[in-house]
Amino acid sequence: MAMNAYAQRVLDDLSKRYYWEKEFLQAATEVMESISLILDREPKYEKANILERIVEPERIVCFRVPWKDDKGEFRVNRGYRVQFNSAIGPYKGGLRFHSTVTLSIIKFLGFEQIFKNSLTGLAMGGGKGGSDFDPRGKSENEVMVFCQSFMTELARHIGADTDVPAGDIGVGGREIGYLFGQYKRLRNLFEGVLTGKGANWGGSLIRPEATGYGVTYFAQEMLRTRGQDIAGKIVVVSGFGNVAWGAVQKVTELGGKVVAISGPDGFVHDADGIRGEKIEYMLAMRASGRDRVQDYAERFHVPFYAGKRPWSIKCDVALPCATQNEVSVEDVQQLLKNGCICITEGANMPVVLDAAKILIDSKILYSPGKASNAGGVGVSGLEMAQNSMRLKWSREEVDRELQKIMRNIHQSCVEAAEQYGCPGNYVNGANIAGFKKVADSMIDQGLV
Ligand code: NDP
Ligand code: 2IT
Repeated sequence: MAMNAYAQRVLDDLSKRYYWEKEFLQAATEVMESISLILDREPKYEKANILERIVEPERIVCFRVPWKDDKGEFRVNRGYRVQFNSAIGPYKGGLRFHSTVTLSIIKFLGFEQIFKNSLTGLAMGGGKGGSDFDPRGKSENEVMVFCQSFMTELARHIGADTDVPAGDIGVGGREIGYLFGQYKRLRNLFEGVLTGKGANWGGSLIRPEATGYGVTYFAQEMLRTRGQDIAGKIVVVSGFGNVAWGAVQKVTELGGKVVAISGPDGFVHDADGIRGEKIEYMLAMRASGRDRVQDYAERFHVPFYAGKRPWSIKCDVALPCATQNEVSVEDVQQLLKNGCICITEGANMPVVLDAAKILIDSKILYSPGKASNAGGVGVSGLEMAQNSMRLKWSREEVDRELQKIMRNIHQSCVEAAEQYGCPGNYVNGANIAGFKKVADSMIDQGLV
């Protein structure tokens, strides 16, 4: 697809200025290619230099996180919060604790979050944060002490109407609890400053399941455009964390069969399908902090493939739910060869750029994470609404709203793709629909 000259200029400039930020540039390239279609038709964005502005975060906070381990030794990690764009609401987005975290990773995630949050239809700007702290093998006490130190700095930059973090890789309910407790002590405020909170203290029902449920609802919508249904489909999922768990649950409930999950150590192939106590066991594996999916293979006597990704297993639907760039060109070729008809992203940017191009050209159903994994932040938005009203909705109410959000996002992608001459292209559809609302809001607000 031809890149618009203005988009190319901004991207070239960005690539020179931040040449080492590989992941951020990858995310920016995808968006620039998609929105080239709008820029060709609407000169107002170039006139207002919107692209130069939108690729620059409004604010970046980098800080030292000192903590003491169980042996009493001083340790230090790096902390980040990128407040990328507040055109349509307070900054909103997760925190990632993983050894691979760099500013480039946080900027790519924050950039994606701008368009994702816009697609949800809720009033949320884009932000992301995290640390290169590695939770693997850390004791309960070390995790708590780290979270407290991280929040000691972060607290001065966030607030219920300013910036509302949540979880991501390595940050789940336990970490949100320690972070919230420390925020409350420092600020003397009980407010909805984080989402993904415990159900007893302001958390929304369904938030833990929301991302995976949303991914499945989105896949269902995609399949329906071709007269198909998730029921009876063979599904391969990567990862075994929060998103993978929610997706396995919902796919199974809707009559699909999940035959593989994966971890950093390899993947398991469970031809009978992952259901019942096996889904419960995914939670136990995650909570153990061992980060081994091999444990599943040993417990349920199914084959384990060390050091391999699950994309060689024959399936109708693939749901990458682990991390960025986990699906290569070869993986995509293998999936297509095996007759896969639908790839719905649960992780953020799991498919490398060249592989995504192959998928788009192949005309199978393929959706980008910023559309199909938006159910997590969508229910975070519902948690913020409940906190503001000091109310709590039932599971059924939240689930109904989540389904509505996912249907609307699907519809927006389909319509935008049609309107700009690329029907069925969910990547272009998501980027165009997400971008327009934010860019128009920036124009309305003047010097922002
Ligand atoms: P979890 O921490 O619960 O699980 C992440 C899984 O991916 C783990 O199995 C983890 O193992 C593995 N993983 C992470 N990084 C790598 C890596 N570099 N190489 C290999 N495996 C890796 O995280 P989530 O389920 O919350 O997140 C999964 C994906 O979904 C991420 O891309 C996240 O950004 C995205 N997402 C999450 C949302 C949420 O609400 N939680 C919402 C929308 C998207 P290990 O830790 O050992 O590497
Ligand atoms: O990538 C994401 O959308 C998330 N990790 C969830 C963010 C949130 O604020 O709920």
